[in-house]
Amino acid sequence: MAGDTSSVLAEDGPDAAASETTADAHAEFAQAVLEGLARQKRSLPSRFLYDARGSELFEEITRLKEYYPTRAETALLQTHGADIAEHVGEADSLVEFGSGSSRKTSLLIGALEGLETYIPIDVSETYLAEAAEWLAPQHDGLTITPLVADFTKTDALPDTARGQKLGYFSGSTIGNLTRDEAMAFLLNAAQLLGRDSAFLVAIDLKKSPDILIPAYDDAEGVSASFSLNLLTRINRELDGNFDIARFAHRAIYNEPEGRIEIYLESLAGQTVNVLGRDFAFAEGERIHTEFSHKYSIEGFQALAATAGWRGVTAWTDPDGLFSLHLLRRD
Ligand code: AVJ
Repeated sequence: MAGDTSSVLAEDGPDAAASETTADAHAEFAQAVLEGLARQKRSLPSRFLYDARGSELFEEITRLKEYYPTRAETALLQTHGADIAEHVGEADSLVEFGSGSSRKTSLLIGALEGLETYIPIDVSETYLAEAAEWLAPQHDGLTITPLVADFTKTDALPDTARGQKLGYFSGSTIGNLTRDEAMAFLLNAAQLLGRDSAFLVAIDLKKSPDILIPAYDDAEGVSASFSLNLLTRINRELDGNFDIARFAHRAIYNEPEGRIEIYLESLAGQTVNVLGRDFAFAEGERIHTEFSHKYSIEGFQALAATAGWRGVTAWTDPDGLFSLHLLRRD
């Protein structure tokens, strides 16, 4: 048998608080949407983009010619896997925050000799189940314990997380968080992973808007479909009546803040109803859906240092688009 895959929705143990029943998840989504739409500056949390369809669309984004991050990180793991493993040293348990499809992780797991346990954390149960099924046969003897949770709120690991821990935060997903949120996340991860742990964090680097904008607003419109799917999800799950044709995907680069900002813009004056409540939109009014922060190597290492993580090494691709940082907690 190729490793044990425990049940995706853990019913007990330290992770029970982090896992959610379907009813809880629905209530949380409803509350976040009603609150977010009622705000002066309307906004919806980006984690809700990843329902089954959203996860599928994101996979499609990763294959776009304009979207360089996934290819760059995969190449870094392929080229420097052995070097990364050497710098990591002993690692018994790998904890991945926002694991998604775990495709890149397989390369990291392959490079780490002696890894016993893999704990992928993701809000998407579909993603987790599929990822575990795909990974298990490739890594004989690896124990996989998926955790359905919001990785920013995870405060306990399942008891299969033994020994020396390595955290992995791939995809530059940390960019979804504001700098303050990123610092809080790094502090929490330091607590969760414990003393002597290491943390491999993927960071997208600052670069020209000529490269950045198309990565978030591609010619085929896959990025637009990914954003707009959030409105489709609200219509389906929260009895909404968004007219998808009357909203448009907008991606801008906020240079002073060093981040891509994504919005859904109302193309007309219109009133939308969600769970029995009306929300009036002016033409041109926007709903913020995502940030994607970009860092410099030094800028990220300084942020990590404020959360108690020492930068050991950073690897970058030849074009300087993307980076992988190995951090350590003493
Ligand atoms: C999954 C957060 C890394 O910010 O590049 C891609 C999400 N959104 N296109 C990113 C995303 C629109 C992506 N992360």
